[in-house]
Amino acid sequence: MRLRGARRDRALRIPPSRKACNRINNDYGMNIRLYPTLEQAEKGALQNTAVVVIDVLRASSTIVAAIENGAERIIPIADVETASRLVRPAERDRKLLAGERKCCPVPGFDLCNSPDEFTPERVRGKTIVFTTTNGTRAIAAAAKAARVLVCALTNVHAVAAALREEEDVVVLCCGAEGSIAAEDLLCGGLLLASLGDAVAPQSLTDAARLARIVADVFGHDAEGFVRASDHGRRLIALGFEKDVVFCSRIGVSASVPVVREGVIVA
Ligand code: 3SL
Repeated sequence: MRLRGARRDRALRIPPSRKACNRINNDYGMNIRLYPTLEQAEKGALQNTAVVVIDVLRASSTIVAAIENGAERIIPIADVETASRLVRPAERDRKLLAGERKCCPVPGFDLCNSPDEFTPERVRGKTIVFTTTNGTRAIAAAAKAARVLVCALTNVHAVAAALREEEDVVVLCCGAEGSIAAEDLLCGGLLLASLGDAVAPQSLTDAARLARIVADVFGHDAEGFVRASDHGRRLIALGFEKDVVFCSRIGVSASVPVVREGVIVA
């Protein structure tokens, strides 16, 4: 008799793979690892897996808005100098420079990082060279992932739907220069809630379980929660209250920006 799969592995004393373990335990589902900050994602964790990058305030929300409003592609760049070099004056009609430093506009750039600046009139058919403090850095860190999806509160349900067939997913909350950002944790928790039964419960780490709790307790008042966050309060103090309100809306967009060969597209 020819043995197959897990039975054959047991017979040959080959240590079973995770998939085989799931079969043996009759325990199916998506494996989720959630990192509360980019810095906590250990080396190699972002390779050969689907990675969901979350930076609710504001990079992810802005990327979702730009793609939804017809931007052809967004090129995420780590630093201002490189971004500036990528857009020559003669290209300015079809290529835009966008991003922030210390939450504020960069001199000489066309757009900052307020999602409502990225209107169809401004961005349709355009290439946007984009540099932000944390968000674009996290996207670059996921360069070796099998698939990278950009998630904000605005498109969290659409991202959950796009993940349905995945077996291994890393939820990468960007945080803020090494610190946890509460709004990213809320979004990660809402993503898990939206995935529901698709998630293998035994795969949930403490960080993922905490994110779920945040979503369960505060998901009904996302705006209040985001306003009260460190970065929410900072943005409001700097005059960006409308961005905080914009970025706090849950599931209003069907856009799922993905990263292909270093470029964000629809
Ligand atoms: O850090 C980032 O990527 C930005 O989104 C931060 S800010 O909200 O634009 O200040």
